[in-house]
Amino acid sequence: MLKIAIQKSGRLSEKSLELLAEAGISVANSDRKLVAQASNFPIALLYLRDDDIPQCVYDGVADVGVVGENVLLETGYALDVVERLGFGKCRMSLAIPKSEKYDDVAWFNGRKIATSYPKILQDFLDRSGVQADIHHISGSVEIATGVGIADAIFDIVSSGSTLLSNGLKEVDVVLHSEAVMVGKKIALEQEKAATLEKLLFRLQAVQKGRKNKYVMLNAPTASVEKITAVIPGMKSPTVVPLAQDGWCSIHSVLPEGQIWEIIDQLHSLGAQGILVMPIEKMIL
Ligand code: PRT
Ligand code: ZN
Repeated sequence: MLKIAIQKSGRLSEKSLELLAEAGISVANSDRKLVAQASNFPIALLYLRDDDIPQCVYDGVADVGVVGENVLLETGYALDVVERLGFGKCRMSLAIPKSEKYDDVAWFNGRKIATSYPKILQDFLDRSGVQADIHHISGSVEIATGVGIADAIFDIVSSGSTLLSNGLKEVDVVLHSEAVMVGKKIALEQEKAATLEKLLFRLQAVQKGRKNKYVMLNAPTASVEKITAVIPGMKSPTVVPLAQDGWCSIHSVLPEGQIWEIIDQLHSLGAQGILVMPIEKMIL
């Protein structure tokens, strides 16, 4: 039985469970006790605080864990990132009061910076040749400059609205983070390694599905060549003749991030009845 540590409650918990559910894994545990077993896959979930997950995996209490890269780096455990999970995206940035003039990172020399991530910050300061005083606080970092306990902060930023509402501006992005599955690959016994491989195969299929859309459209047969040239497709697009003479239907898979750009081109090439549909799983 492969033991997977996930966050008990917080920003990553629902998304972790959602991903497992989309991978066809049912875990019935509405009250999230410490451990829950899947009914149709040889895994057990351990619900923990995110800060405890790297150590639990390192110590072998869990075989793998789902955690933000920021937490992994801060705790400093030597674990492998076995899969990037595409959710919980954020960045870790330095921010200073809006009114301050800022040219470069040398601004931080001799300043006091409040953070809950002293290790990541110290590594960055060392790399940048900056000497600053790190003030470690465990929460409400964003108010530290307002109440006068620091000159600057180093914290997680997502939309940026927390910084804005505290009169701060983001001046340096130190790290981009997302949820990752971590583990010690070589330490896994054969049966668990096989389960992990099967799980990763499913997670990758779900993630590829999320990143792509299935597109169907009708096009004049005369334009097929030009149209197929703008749609990449998995191998090449499927082209099927329609009952109406001179028309055909084209089906393909397009990357989510380029959908609108490609649709504009298809439209101008005479495509009609364009349908864009979600893909649940995608196995290449
Ligand atoms: O209880 P436990 O210790 O398990 O949870 P936690 O409170 O320590 O962590 P939690 O649930 O808040 O976050 C878990 C993980 O989510 C983090 O470690 C990040 O990897 C990721 N994540 C993604 C974020 C955010 N986005 C985020 N926006 N974590 C925190 N924030 C905070 C940020 O600190 C800021 O204060 O949200 C606030 C709002 O951000 P803006 O920029 O959108 O205003
Ligand atoms: Zn935490």
